[in-house]
Amino acid sequence: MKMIDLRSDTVTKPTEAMRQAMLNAEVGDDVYGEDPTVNRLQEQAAEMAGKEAGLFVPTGTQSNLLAILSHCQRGEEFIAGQQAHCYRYEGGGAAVFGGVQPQPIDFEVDGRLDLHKVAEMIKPDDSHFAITRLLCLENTQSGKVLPLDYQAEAAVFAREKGLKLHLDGARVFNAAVKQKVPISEITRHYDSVSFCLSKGLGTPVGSVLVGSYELIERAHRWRKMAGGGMRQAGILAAAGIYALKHHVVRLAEDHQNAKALAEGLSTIDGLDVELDTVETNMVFVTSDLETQPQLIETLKERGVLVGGYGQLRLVTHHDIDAEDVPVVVEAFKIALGTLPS
Ligand code: TLP
Repeated sequence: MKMIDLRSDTVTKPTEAMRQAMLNAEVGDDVYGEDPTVNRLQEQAAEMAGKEAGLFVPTGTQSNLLAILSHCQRGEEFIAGQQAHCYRYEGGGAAVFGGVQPQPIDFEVDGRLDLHKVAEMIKPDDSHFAITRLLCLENTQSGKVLPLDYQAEAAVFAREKGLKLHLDGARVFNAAVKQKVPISEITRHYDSVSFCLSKGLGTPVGSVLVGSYELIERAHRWRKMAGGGMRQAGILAAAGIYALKHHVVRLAEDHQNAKALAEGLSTIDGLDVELDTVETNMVFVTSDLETQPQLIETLKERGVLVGGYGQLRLVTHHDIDAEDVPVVVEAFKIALGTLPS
């Protein structure tokens, strides 16, 4: 049975063409800075983002960690969303590795951080407090795209307040495709941006952190300390170069499939679908919490994998076709029909 895996866009398998690119990659020892393919990916990523330099890292988690550690010193803090990946889902890495404290605040429903609320959280210059150094935004945030003018405003705000601005742009290409702009239109507002190759772009591994030479030099040092100095990593970077060329424009298909999926599911009794928030490749669905484990299990038996924390999250990606959408909707109908009412 073909499994339709909607748990995340991280579940994609490399295509034959991507595997060929990996197979043929020219490699060297990247700890010596001698891997030509890694160097090419880093240069290309920096150029696309309009930044001075880039750093290839194994994961988005490590990329965010290196950014926070490179911007902040021990005893300083970063402000981020309560549900931000870099705060909630990264094991408190910045505190563990760097003595950097997070200050979370709630995201607005559209994925922004209200800058008035951020301002209230910036600590006074007083020895009681950690020094607020960094503001982290996320784009896309749960599939929602941050408006360009908001990001411009956040950049001005950060400068005025003496904060650095980091973007967890794990899915920034989804945002750029949705807004029909090059990613530089988004990334130009930030001091550093982390983006993932292993999500919608479909590579098996990898993220890139981009920023100034100085920042990337610091991040490079932290990467080594965190055990992220890889050797013939060009094999992996080649997948990234391939993805940047071939897998960006097609993200629009994932967005269309997510919309169609949300519309299909919204017709089913017993499901509450957040239709308005489906801007890119994520659909959030609320079902009865008590029967949710059974729903997930029955869907799995019918070849549909979904996940989530309380709310179900369905993510479209390279390995999901338009034809899969009605199959998923039908599976939900049948699965819900089997649940006790
Ligand atoms: N997110 C994963 C899970 O960890 C939740 C997913 O399936 O969505 N930033 C954002 C916004 C992310 O969503 C993720 C991964 C990361 C960073 C971390 O990337 P990795 O998994 O490469 O460490």
